[in-house]
Amino acid sequence: GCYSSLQAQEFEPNYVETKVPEYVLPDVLKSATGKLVGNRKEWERSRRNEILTLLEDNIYGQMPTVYDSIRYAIASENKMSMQGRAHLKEILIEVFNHGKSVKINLVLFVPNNARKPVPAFVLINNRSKDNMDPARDIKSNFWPAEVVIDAGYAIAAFHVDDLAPDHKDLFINGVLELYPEQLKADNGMRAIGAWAWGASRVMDYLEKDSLIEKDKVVVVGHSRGGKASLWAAAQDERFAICVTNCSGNTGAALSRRKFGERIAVINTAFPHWFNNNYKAFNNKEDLLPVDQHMLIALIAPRPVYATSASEDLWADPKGTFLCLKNAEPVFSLYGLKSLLPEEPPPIDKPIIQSPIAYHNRAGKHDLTLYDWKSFIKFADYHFKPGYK
Ligand code: GTR
Repeated sequence: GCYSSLQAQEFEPNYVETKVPEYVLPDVLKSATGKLVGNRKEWERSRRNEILTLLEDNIYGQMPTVYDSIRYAIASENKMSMQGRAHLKEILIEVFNHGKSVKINLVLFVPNNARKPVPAFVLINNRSKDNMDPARDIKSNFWPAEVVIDAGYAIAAFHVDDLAPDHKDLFINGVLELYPEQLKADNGMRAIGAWAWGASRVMDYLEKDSLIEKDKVVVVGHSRGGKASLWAAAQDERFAICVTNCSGNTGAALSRRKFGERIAVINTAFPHWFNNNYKAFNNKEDLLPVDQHMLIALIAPRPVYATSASEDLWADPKGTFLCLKNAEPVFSLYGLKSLLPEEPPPIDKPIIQSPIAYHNRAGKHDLTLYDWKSFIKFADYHFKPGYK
C-alpha cells in the first residue's frame, strides 16, 4: 500500500483488538447544552446543525456554497458509445468566483436501454485518470462503467486533481483560489473539503441534465475519496445515497479506537487534507467533541453504505462497523431500522437491505467489482420499487 514513510519509521500502529483502549463516544443525540434529542424535528432544528459545525470547525473546514457563476459545456458527446449501449457526455463544468475559475471535467455515461430519467452513480476519482477513460480503451474495476450501465444506471466520474491536487503544496491550486479567505482560516476548507465541494458542483450539473433522475444520485468514494464522499453527502442533502469504500481514519472508522491509522499520522502525512484546528487532536482523540459516527448520522435518513477489506487493517474494519452501529439512533428517529447485526458480519457477507449497509470484503485496500456489484444491489433496493 501507499502508507507514509512515517508509518514505517516512527509509528507502530495497533492491530491488536485487546489493546484497543476503553473509550466513550460523544452521544450523537445529546446537544452541547446537555439536552437529549427525542425526535427528528429536534434533530433537524438543532443537534444536526450543531454537529455539522463541529465537524467543519474541528476537522473538514467550511464548505462555501456561494459562487459568482457556473457554466456547463459539452466538450464531447457520443450517443452510441459502448457498442451502442450508452450515451457518453464529457461535460466541462466551470465555476467562477472572485475573478478566478475552476474547471471540472465530468465523464458521464447514460444507459440507452433504460427509461429516462435514470438514477446515477458519481465517483470521486482519487486514483489514476485512466480509471475513467471515456474512450473505454482502458477499463478498470475502480470505475466499471459497463457493469453499471448494464444495471440501468448512469455513471459519472471526476478527478480530485481538478479541485485540489493531492499534494501538500499544490492543493491550493484549484477551488481554494476561488475562496482565498478559506486558506487563512483555521477552520477553512482544505483538500478533502475541496473534493466534496466538487461533488456538489457535479450535482449542480446533474440536476439540470434531463436524462438524470436528480433525486436518485449516489455519491461514491474510495479511501481518501471516501472521506470526501461522506463529507459531500453530509453537507449536500441532494445526494440520495452515500457510499464510502475503505475510508478508514477520518472517514467511516471511529478515531477513539486508535486502531491502525491515527489522527496524528494522517495529519503528518497529509497536512493538506483537513483544517488547521484538526492538528490539535494529534494523539488527543478523546478531546474531540465528535467522532466519525456523527458524520454518518448527518446523512440520515438517506442510506449509507460503508465497506472494509479484510486485509486493510490500517482502515480498521471493526471500527468502521462500530461507527455505523453508533449512528443507528439517528436513523431510528426517522423510523428506519438498521439491519446490521450486533457484531461485525463474516468476511464476504454483505448486509445490503438496510438503511445502513456494510461489508468486509476479502482482500486488500481497493475498490473492486465486488464492491460495485454490492453498491448496485443497495441502490436497487432503495431506488427500485418491487425489488426482490
Ligand atoms: C493512506 C492514508 C489513508 C487512505 C489511503 C488511500 O495513505 O493513510 O487514510 O486515505 O491512503 O487514500 O488510499
